[in-house]
Amino acid sequence: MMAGKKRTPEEYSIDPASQEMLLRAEELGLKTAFSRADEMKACPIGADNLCCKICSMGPCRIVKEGQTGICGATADTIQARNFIRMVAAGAAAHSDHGRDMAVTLKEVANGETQGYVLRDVAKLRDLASKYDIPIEGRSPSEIANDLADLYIAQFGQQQGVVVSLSRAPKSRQKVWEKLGILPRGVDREIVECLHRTHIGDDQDAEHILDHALRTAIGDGWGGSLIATDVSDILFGSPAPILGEVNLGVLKDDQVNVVVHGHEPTLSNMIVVASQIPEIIDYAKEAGAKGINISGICCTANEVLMRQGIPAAGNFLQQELAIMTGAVEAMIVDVQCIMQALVGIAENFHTEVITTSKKVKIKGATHIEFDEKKALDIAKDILRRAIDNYENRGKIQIPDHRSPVVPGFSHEYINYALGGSYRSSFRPLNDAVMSGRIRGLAGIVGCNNPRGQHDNLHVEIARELLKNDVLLVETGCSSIASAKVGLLVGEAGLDQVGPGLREICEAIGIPPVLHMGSCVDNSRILTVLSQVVEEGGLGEDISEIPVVGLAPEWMSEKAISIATYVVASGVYTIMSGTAPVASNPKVPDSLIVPELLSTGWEKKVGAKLEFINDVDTIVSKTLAHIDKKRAELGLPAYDPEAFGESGDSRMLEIESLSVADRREAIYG
Ligand code: SF4
Ligand code: MSK
Repeated sequence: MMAGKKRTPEEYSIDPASQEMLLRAEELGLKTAFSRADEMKACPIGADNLCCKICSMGPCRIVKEGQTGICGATADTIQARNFIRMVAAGAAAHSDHGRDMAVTLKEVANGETQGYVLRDVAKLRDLASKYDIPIEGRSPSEIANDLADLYIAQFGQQQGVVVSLSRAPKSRQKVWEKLGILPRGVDREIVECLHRTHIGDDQDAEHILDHALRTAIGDGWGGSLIATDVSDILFGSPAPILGEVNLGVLKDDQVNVVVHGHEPTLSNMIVVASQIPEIIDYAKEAGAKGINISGICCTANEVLMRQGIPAAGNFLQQELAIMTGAVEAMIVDVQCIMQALVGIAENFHTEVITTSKKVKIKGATHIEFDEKKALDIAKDILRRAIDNYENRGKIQIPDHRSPVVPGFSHEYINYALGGSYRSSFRPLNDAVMSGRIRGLAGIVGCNNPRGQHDNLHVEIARELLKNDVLLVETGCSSIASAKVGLLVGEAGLDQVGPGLREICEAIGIPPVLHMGSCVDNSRILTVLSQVVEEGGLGEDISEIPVVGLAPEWMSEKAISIATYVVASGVYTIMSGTAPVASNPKVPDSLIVPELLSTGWEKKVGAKLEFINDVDTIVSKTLAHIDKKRAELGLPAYDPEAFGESGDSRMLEIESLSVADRREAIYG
């Protein structure tokens, strides 16, 4: 942590576009999350999560051996309570998003919305049949109505098991059942987190953390999965599409509208409205060449992977986008929106517009979104942005943008591997079994200004690719990798190991597969389920050579994600500030980190660890993958064994003279 020392733009970020804007911030005397992180010394007790303020006898700080809170709470109880409250908040954020999507599905099915359609009817029918909802002879609206009812019921359900858990491998469901951590209803488990952590309730760290697992499973296999399912039904299941990322996607001669947050409902309608001739003409009348929509954070991922709308950046670039002076409106919905945006925008002409019923920011314009008038509201917001174009002052748009091919839903991966009529994960499983692919890793999560922006995401990705590990990425991590060119086929392939390169060339995929937004980590769970179902890589997710990583996490959602990924059987490494840290002066603070690692490994077959050093992260990831390979009886990874077949060999041969080609082919 760098608090107290003023860093240079190069120390703040590895991204040249961000460095340029951070330099501009200094010239203009403006603060950013980066400079505020320099000035804000983190409270060391809070950083270790050894502070409790859940009742007014406290706050209580535990700083030495034998000390307890006024109620007698020990350090491990306090840490476990703080941890589960993060899980509850993260699960609530994802799942409330899922609930809103399910309610929108119901409204669309009943014809109560404006501008939305059921775009992926095949997925709707497929999902409905998974839950025994009749599909034959019924209209898409009838089926969607039933599916929406079923999904809405999962949030408030009191008894039984959240229905979408049936999509986890049977072996995993049995692990959860045996431990008594099958979530009954998504909301019920979140509420119980708060009840258990009220003064005078659950005061056994292990017992508290068992419920953290249960709550997080309700997020990953419940709320988040529902959010992803419904988004695909309403806006289409993603398939590869060409896009661009970084601040250079902003246009100097167009009205720039940036959508930021997480929900796809308004942002998709903004995209639709921006293509209506009447709106384009309105922009031209204002002297602009057109309207340029781009995104930040996961709203960016939602419209990037479905419509190829460019992403202006990830979490730490939200303030920097406004500092270009070229953004007429930043439209935000929910999650990861910095309050500082309004203060930054006051120095430019940008209007920050909040749109969610749940989110207002002091000083921002609030235009409440309503699905029933979605298109009208989207058009009004765009007209407002266009009217603001004439107020633009000096602009500076960094000339940095990179191509990206996002949109690897598990449905598309299935199709890419086997084609329409024999879609299957067989080729992927075979590639791992043969050792061409050493293993799999998911790199996900945020940026954190306490560290160097994008650095850990990119460094870890590069090291794992060199070692033939196929990567899937979501959220701000995927935007970080896209900025350095790892999310396009050919451009990324010179940086990957020989076996992985062969697979990418043969199938035509990049070595890093973009799987969407934060809630779309549920797509990774679905991929892992399919890998198990396909056979050859174990009977359960915990047997697959796979690791989860969140190198620059900052949000409570990331803690919930990490917890459900571990609960699903995947060894997970987070970096940066650990939410529960061992303090040598407080021996009880060793207990919770131990419960999260070896404790959870015994219970669910995977551990959660917090590691900061890149070399250690990479070596532990590879060691885990190799250990799982050995346990499955697969051949040990050998990079020398591959790389002499496929397109790379053909390209080499094509570069030879005719005589040498003959020699190379026939010997
Ligand atoms: Fe202190 Fe106990 Fe109250 Fe927490 S619950 S603030 S440890 S007295
Ligand atoms: S947006 S939760 S900063 S990934 Fe999903 Fe990025 Fe993390 Fe927000």
